[in-house]
Amino acid sequence: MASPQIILYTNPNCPWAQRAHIALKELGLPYEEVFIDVEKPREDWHLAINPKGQVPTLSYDGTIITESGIVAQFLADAHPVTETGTGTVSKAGLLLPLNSLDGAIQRARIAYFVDACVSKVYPVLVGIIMNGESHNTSTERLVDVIEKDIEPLLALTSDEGRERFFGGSESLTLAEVLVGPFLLWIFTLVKTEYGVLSGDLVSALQIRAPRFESWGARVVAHESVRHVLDEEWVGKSLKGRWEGAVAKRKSKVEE
Ligand SMILES: N[C@@H](CCC(=O)N[C@@H](CS)C(=O)NCC(=O)O)C(=O)O
Repeated sequence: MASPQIILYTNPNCPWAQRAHIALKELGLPYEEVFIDVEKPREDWHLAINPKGQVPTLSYDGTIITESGIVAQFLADAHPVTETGTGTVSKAGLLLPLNSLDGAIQRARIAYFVDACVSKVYPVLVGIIMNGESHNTSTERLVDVIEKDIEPLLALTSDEGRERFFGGSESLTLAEVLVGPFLLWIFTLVKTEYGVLSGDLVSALQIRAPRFESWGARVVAHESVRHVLDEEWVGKSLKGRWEGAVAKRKSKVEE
């Protein structure tokens, strides 16, 4: 297959857009990047390809695909793992072969996992930042939700001492592509220079959600995920929002 012409309309600091960047890097697909300033009104040409005016928007040989989860799934579907006659994987891919029952089960598990992360953990994380929650409260809330809703789903990420990705995969799956940007938030915000989340979060996770902690650390260290992180931008901008909310809470209490 000739290399497709791929254009990604993006803002690299947007976690949803980062999903597309991670998928493209992991699949080894070259692409052109068009920067969209989401703080400014969208231009007509952008609204014509994506009426929501959002990033990411993907143009794949001229076909427009929007919504980050759909963009990443599309890229994985369009570039599946292919096996050689000897059963070895011949090129990068994010899913098991499309037509196998194992592949279908793996995709269902990934979809369930990503939904749990986005519907249970993400709102807690955003709430902590937007409401300026204290370290004690935020550690408790995050560890509670991760221990209850995510940890049980990561049973196969470590296998006889071998460290794996979702479902026991040796390489990144769509689960890591779709959740990676939010893991980068967590593992950046615990750093002392940002301090939005308590440094104790990591040790609490090691005790109550050890699979999540070691899997998350492995994911954020992976080149395909890590390359999207402008740590200073993410750390400083989320810290600024959190500190603003902390100050607002304090002034309300003092009133
Ligand atoms: N559900 C969308 C969310 C994308 C999104 O919210 N992108 C933000 C930037 S992080 C955006 O484009 N905001 C501009 C706007 O909504 O006008 C997806 O997953 O692609």
